[in-house]
Amino acid sequence: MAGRFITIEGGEGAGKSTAQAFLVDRLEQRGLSVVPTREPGGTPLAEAIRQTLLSVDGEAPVEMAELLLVFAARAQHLAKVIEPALAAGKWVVCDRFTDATYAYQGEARGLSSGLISELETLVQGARRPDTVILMDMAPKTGMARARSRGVLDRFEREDATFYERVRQGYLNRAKLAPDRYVVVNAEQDLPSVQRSLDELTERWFDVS
Ligand code: Z5A
Repeated sequence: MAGRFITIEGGEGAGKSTAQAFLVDRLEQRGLSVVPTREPGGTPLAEAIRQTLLSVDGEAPVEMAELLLVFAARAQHLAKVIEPALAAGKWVVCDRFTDATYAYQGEARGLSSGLISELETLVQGARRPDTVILMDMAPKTGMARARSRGVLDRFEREDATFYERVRQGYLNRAKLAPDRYVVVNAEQDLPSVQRSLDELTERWFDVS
């Protein structure tokens, strides 16, 4: 079976990392070779860019610098991790990818989706996720979950209206290509979220 590129998206504290660990486990139980990874990050250089992006110390990047840093990290991640894994027939399950750029740098920061689309083509060529799992929830719930952890990064210091725009950005993306997006109600309790993920994996194997 050929590898698939799955991304998990959503606002702060929506349960992406938890869903990723669950999905990876389920896929490995089926004997698949799976590469879990994340953005920004996934390689030493891309993780260093992540630190810069999330840090609250020193100079904050302007919107355009933030966008270019996100894509610089993505170029490295694609070349070093994602493309080699997919070429080897592995499954890649990535916590955030380019839909996050449309939601955060586009809808929430106000940069144009046309510009993001140009960079997407420049950096990714034709590479797009096979499936995007959108963990959708009201920002209030996610912010409360994430903030219970303590120290806040640069994005986590944004207010609720920023996260409303992020959510809307994601939902708009899902509407544009409903065949590639699976919207999960992330407000449900964990067993219910996991049942939704199980139904999704069943569908992959039914059609394969
Ligand atoms: N960013 C960007 O601007 N542009 C881009 O292109 C990309 C990223 C790729 C990276 O942060 C930041 O980079 C991100 C956008 C920006 N900023 N924000 N915000 P990140 O990837 O670390 O994102 P995060 O949202 O801060 O991650 P998170 O806070 O770790 O959330 P999560 O992974 O979605 O949630 P979790 O860790 O799985 O769960 C949070 C807590 O809730 C935890 O205690 C769980 O046990 C609990 N949980 C999980 N599921 C449930 C359910 N169903 N019920 C109850 N409790 C639950």
